[in-house]
Amino acid sequence: MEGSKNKDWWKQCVIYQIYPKSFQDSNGDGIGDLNGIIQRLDYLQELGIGAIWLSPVCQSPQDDNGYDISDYQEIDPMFGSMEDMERLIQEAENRGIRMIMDLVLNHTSDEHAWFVEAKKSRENPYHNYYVWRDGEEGVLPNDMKSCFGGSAWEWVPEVGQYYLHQFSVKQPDLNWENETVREELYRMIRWWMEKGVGGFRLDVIDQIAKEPDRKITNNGPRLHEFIQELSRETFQRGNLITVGEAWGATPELAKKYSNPDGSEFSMVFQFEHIVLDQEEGKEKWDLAPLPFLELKRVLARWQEELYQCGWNSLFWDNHDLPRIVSRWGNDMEYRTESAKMLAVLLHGMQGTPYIYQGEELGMTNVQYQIEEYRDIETLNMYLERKVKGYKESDIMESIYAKSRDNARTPMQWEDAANAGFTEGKPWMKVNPNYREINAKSQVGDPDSVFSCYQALIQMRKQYSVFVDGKFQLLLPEDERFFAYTRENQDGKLYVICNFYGEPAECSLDEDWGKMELLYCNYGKENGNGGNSAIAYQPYEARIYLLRQ
Ligand code: TEU
Ligand code: CA
Repeated sequence: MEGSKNKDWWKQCVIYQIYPKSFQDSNGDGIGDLNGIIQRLDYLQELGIGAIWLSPVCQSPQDDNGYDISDYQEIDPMFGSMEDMERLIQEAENRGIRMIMDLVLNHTSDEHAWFVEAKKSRENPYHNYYVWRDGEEGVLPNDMKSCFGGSAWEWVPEVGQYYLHQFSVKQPDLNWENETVREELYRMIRWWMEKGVGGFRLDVIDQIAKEPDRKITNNGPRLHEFIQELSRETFQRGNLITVGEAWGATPELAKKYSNPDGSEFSMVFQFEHIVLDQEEGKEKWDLAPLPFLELKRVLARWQEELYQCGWNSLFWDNHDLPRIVSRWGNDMEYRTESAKMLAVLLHGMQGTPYIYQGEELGMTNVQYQIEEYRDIETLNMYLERKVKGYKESDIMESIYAKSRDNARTPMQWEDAANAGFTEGKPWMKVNPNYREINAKSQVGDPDSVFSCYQALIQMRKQYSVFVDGKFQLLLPEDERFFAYTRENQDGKLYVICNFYGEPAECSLDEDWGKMELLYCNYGKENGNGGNSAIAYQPYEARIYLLRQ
């Protein structure tokens, strides 16, 4: 397999995230499934990606779309069978694509056999697999809140105790202090490794070492001890890519998580740049503008701090976030241009880029009636704010801007019934704009968003400077341009993006005539060769290469 001898194969490749419920349905039940993914592997190969991060497909009551697992070693029948999974791993491998599984180790479903046992009695051998505190019914151990709203404690009369759930009541937290729990999890991970998976994405990994008595949720004192043990007992036995989800990561912590000695993970997802339009002390639903200079500062700092002593992941989108083109681009007049600009901006940086399904088509947010929403976080917020007396229209504005369901509408494959996603009734309504925005119309069109992503993936394979070039931010105080360079022994890249929807002149003074224009989202002839090197059109993005 391509690059399999290379220990750091994941530094060259681009990863594609699949949210299986919404990717491709193969049997008409309206829900995406594993066989559907297999049918679309050729599409992904054409895009050029090297690995797929697959959101959870294990057995689950689907309270949180699979992030509530009731059996780690079974595939949920809604997605197919274990044989389908094995076939998917094999079929992907045949196309040079590795499968990255989503590991949810912070909590299980309350329907997991461990929890069913655990809540029977305090003496049950599984009781201590979870986090319990004494109390009286109605008197909570403390005021910790669930990430999805309400208290983080739930009363179980049978044992006369509360259990901790940092997420929904159907997602009880596992007790990582218990060595037996850790060993069970490691055994399960090794079992998946034997199936030939290429890596793991670790859900909310910075929350495993909680200490509820001190109200510590993420970055608990034993966190890195647990992670190093986990890594030693599992990942280090294979040539895997691992990415931890860590909302609380700082560059300092990320250097630990992604230490090049391999003692923890390959990299983490950090969210500092993605929460910049959320004000201190406010909820994500309280809308605020993006502080552009801050975005540059934050992304630049991550680039600089991890250079040669850690590794970044690069992303705008995932299944928990609104669509980037709607969020920080323009999903109307300049949808194509701004989607490409955002892609260029991110893919020029150092780190492993992630593409979330549909991002490569410039898929957009949706505005539905509340009945069409499925996400537990969105629905909980809606009810909570209703009770608090918020105006309906304000609540809906927040949902349009930030609901996780923006990312979870079915993949738009073609201009046919249900966008070609299903022959049945889709579990969630398809974005009505599928007639204009779909894969079929974009593949093979050199001006499409898809072709832009394809080109970016190709350039990363072709020019080493995309992988290891040293980053430098240019024009840090410029209110319109996001510009930077990357430099190594082979050359120097200039990535220059007009971040807004008005034409603008770039004040960078370089000898553009000496450079090769590698990419321009308006077509190369409109860049240096055609128009002026300093005049940029709305959302124009260019990549120049100066060979050394
Ligand atoms: O997300 C972690 C997480 O912190 C998010 O729930 C976040 O608070 C929210 O999305 C912000 O809007 C992971 C998964 O990615 C998410 O889908 C799961 O719901 C969550 O863990 C629980 O497993
Ligand atoms: Ca199906």
